[in-house]
Amino acid sequence: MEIPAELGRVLVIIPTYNERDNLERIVGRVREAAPPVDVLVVDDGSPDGTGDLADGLAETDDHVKVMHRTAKNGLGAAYIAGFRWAFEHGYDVMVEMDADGSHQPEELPVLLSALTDADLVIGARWVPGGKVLNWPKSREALSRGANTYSRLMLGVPLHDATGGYRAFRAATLQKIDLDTVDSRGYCFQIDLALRALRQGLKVVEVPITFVERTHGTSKMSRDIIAEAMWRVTRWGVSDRAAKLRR
Ligand SMILES: Nc1nc2c(ncn2[C@@H]2O[C@H](COP(=O)(O)OP(=O)(O)O)[C@@H](O)[C@H]2O)c(=O)[nH]1
Ligand SMILES: [Mg+2]
Repeated sequence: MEIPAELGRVLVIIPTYNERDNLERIVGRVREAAPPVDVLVVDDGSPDGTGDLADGLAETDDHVKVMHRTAKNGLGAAYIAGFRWAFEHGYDVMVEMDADGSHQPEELPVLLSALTDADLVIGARWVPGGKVLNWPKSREALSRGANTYSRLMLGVPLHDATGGYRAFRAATLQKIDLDTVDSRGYCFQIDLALRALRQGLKVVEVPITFVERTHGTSKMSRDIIAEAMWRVTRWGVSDRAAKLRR
């Protein structure tokens, strides 16, 4: 499957924090699976030297760009910085992808093909045809639980609102007011999906096979889960209050 040329210029944004053992492989796989596409690594000053490694890759490949940030500010903030960079550099499509191999670059053409008829495409695990490899039962329960809670609280008609393998049209991100997004961790994904839906945009889920990392460690934490819980709860409650007032 080819990358649809009609989509224009595509940027794959890869946020990194201590991904030294993953970076080169993931960038190489993207370049191989989607040669016309550019890659932006957004590194939050990884102590393990991931940023330097990214600079090395950028030196030998014009399709690879690097943004260095000084503090670990969460996935959401890293993506927003990446989106802004993409706007400034005239990209038409922005893709979110983890560095650890969980989001397979070989499935990128599937996401991008679906984007020809959508405003946002989410690579989904919890749909027919979607799969998760090597995840402990506890992570699966957390992800499924987060999705069920979001569906109940927010009424989002999605099966994987927390999924982080996504393709946005630039126009979609333009319609989402990024200045008012302050979700930092993984609820950033729910936040953006919700905003897109509320704009009346077409959000499509395509099944993916998510592969748990074999190198490095997850940055998932209790704080990130707590942030998602209170934000989703707050969004849900204010939504209901607004409906009552109407
Ligand atoms: N720049 C940046 N990247 C982050 C941050 N937190 C996580 N990441 C990256 O986001 C991606 C997903 O994180 P990961 O730890 O694999 O989360 P998990 O898959 O939910 O266990 C990886 O590429 C991480 O390196 C952060 O604070 N800043
Ligand atoms: Mg991961």
